[in-house]
Amino acid sequence: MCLFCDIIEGKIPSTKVYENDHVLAFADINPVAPVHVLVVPKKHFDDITDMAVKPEGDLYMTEVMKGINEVARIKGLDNGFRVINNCGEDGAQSVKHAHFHVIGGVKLTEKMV
Ligand code: DGP
Repeated sequence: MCLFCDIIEGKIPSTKVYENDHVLAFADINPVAPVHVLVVPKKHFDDITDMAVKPEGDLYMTEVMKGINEVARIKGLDNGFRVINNCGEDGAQSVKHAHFHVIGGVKLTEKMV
């Protein structure tokens, strides 16, 4: 049972932003900025460390990067945006399906690094 697998399979509704054979991008249910989209690989990986070691991880990571670019184009984030990946317990990852937050639509000021 995985929440994002259920969203990918359409069992749980989401607001789709972009989709291809390898990735789905949908609006975060709890946005922190005017644009807050999650880009997820359609194949289940627990997190990015899982993507790093599984055979198809390279392919899906590349597709995620292209998906992020598509989201930025679709949402008109011509002036920039931020991508966040929370990984594991210390990274405060709450959904155990690798995902990338694309955040923008406003000048972001708070930086952790
Ligand atoms: P993270 O903390 O990095 O694991 O982010 C998980 C994100 O997933 C969080 O920003 C809220 C979002 N989220 C959780 N449940 C749902 C859901 O059912 N639908 C959508 N669209 N987003 C969800």
